Amino acid sequence: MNPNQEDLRHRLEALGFDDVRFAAVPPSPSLPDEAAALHRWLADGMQADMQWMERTADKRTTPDLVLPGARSVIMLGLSYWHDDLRARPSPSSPAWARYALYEDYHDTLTPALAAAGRVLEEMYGIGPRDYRYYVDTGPVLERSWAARSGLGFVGKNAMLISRRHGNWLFLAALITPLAFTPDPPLERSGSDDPVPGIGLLCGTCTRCLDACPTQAFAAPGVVDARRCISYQTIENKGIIPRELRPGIGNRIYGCDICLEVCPWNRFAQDGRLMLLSARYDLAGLTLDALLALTPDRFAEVFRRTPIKRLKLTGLLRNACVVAGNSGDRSLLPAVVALATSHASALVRAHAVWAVSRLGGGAGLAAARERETDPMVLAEYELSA
Ligand code: B12
Ligand code: SF4
Ligand code: SF4
Repeated sequence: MNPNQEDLRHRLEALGFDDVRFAAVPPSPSLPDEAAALHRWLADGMQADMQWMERTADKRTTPDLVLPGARSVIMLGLSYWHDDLRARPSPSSPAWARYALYEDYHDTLTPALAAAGRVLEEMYGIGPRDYRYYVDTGPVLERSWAARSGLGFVGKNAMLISRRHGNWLFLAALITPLAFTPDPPLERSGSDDPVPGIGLLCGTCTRCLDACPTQAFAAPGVVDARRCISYQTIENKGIIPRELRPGIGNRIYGCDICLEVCPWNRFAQDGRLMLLSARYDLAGLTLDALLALTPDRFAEVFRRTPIKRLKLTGLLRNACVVAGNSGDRSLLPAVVALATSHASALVRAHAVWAVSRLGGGAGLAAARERETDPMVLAEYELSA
């Protein structure tokens, strides 16, 4: 045992990390089973257009390729549960991914990770170039390392689920050249599986698999990003496939459906670090207000949030899909205005769909005559 390991754990917890666990880096290939699973996922095209996943696949399972001489990965869990934060205050409100109701976690947590690095430097006499830290920002298969370290298990919903926090945990990784005694992975009593399997503590539950409205699970624990609302509303910068739009329902940005139904969330506790950057105002935004956003208002409301990266056109695209699913004809003037006069063809295309779903297609005859963009014209054709 590294003599200072427990001190280090306590000092990292004192920085606000809700759980701190150690995993040892085995000799290369470090995670052969997970690497095989990742390569199968990529070969099946489930990464959609996230080409960066392909480019960095080997690094994700082999810390030595990220930091030569890596001997341990310290996995940090950060709860973003907060009892008072409602991702959907009323059934008719647009629903946001819970993590989006905070300032961007990449920005919020990076200073805490930098402070964690300084603790390593101070305790072990290493320099700032001797370790790496990431929170969704680097080539690390975070859930696999977290499962290795016993931070939790990978559920059938593909999430790393903690016994102490449920699903609502961000994961961060510190890759170090230092040797620590690894924490044991979780075990199912009576099982001697060497690798903690997917759904280890799910039992016979299948709530998440059953609840996914777009059938995005190719298998338990395996998400096909092409069908996942999270991918479609955040990562995809282009057209959202028509067949998926109805399943998106009122999800305006990201999706937590397979997280929300998980019974392990009954253990969720308020996160300490994230609480400081909660944006209570966002969940109260009405669809009307979102459909009427101007560039200035967008910049003002979504400053410092992860939503700013989607840009106004992306958010309006999503708002049109939610409007089309709402059945609320009072939104027709707003979507007609977007369909007829918005500068972005992407927005016009989704607005045409929304108008047609709300039964107002006749109001677009003149706009259709003027339209020249092939993507929008295709929407008119298919919505007729
Ligand atoms: C790409 C990505 C996405 C994609 C693809 C999702 C996916 N399931 O892969 C999209 C855009 C769809 C997405 C959505 C979301 N994401 Co995301 N995403 C990532 C990212 C960048 C890479 C994930 C990845 O490598 N996927 C490839 C697949 C193959 O890997 P995997 O899902 O991790 O599965 C591995 C484990 O299951 C492991 N494994 C575990 N046990 C076992 C056992 C055996 C026997 C084997 C063989 C393998 C195995 O092997 C697999 C890899 O081979 C990570 C950050 C990171 N660097 O890891 C965040 C991350 C996974 N996302 C996160 C979050 C919060 C979300 C959303 C909830 C956001 C939202 N509300 O909209 C959704 C949840 C969707 C879901 N149910 O997974 C968090 C998850 C935190 C947690 N507690 O698990 C992460 C870790 C970011 C972070 N730092 O906090 N995401
Ligand atoms: S995040 Fe939503 S769409 Fe994606 S797998 Fe989970 S329930 Fe399905
Ligand atoms: S909802 Fe049920 S099956 Fe899905 S991850 Fe949670 S416990 Fe496992």
